[in-house]
Amino acid sequence: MSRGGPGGIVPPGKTLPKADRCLVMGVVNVTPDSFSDGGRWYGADAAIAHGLELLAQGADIVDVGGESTRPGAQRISQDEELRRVGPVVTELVKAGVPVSIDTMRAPVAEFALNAGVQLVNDVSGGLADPDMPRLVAAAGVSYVVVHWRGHSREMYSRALYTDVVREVRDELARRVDAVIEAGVDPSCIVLDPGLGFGKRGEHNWPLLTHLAELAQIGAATFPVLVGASRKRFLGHLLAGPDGTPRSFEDCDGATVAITALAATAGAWCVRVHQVPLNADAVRVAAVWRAAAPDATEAADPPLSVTGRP
Ligand code: PMM
Repeated sequence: MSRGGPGGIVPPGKTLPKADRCLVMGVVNVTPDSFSDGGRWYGADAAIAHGLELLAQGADIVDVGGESTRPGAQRISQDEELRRVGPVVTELVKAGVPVSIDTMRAPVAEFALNAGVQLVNDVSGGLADPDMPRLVAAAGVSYVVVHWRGHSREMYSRALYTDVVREVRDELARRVDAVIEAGVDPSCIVLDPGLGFGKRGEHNWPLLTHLAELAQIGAATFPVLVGASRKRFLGHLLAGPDGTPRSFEDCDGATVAITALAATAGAWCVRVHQVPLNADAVRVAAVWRAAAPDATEAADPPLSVTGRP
């Protein structure tokens, strides 16, 4: 895959940190019940300290979320979501941390944008709250558009695919059209296959091995973000002899392996819970890409993301 693969190394939007490698997004879930780390950073002080720690460990962006999207989760109120993320976002931005807000709600994103976040990470790709794309367009920040087929309580019933790569790409293409129609600058769009969102384990692997195809929509190649960290399909892959899935924390090695593979394939960013080893992996991938047989191609001028035809 050339540098014009999923994301290449071109930061979209105006304000994201630039790097000549795949970026690392560290996760701060300010929730009592997230899938992978629920409860650990629930209090504002613990969450702020963790965000600062992730930055110090090498995260390029810190992603703050207040609503768990684990399978079967019930939604929380908007007030509760704001109560959880508000102080964390405000303090991390004040401390100079590049922050993204992980939310499906436009009012929560609006609060965070006013506080100074640099990216909106919407796991519903603008479907859960129709005001989101217009809000992001007006702010002019980067927008992670995730493939999504419905809220957590119903997402597995919608995990039906004949050709998962084609269907996810086609559905992302429709979201790209919709958010551009709402005014989002194409250069601000980041695509995400939404691993685990309305997908079973067997659906996630072909998505991971076809990142370049997912990035290519019409004539444009978009940056791709990969969120595999500690997800259930890794626990199942690494299950013990009796079939018991590995615990989330014990999936960090598998996460690092995916980071290395995805970054080598040209992913723009990986979203991870444990930063240090993933930060090492993206550096390995960067030199690997540079030394690869198609490295002259990789030395081409950065890809500029253009709009759809
Ligand atoms: N996964 C989760 C939450 N937010 N955002 C993006 N862009 N991509 C993802 O795959 C993603 C996300 C769920 O993971 P967690 O609650 O265990 O952190």
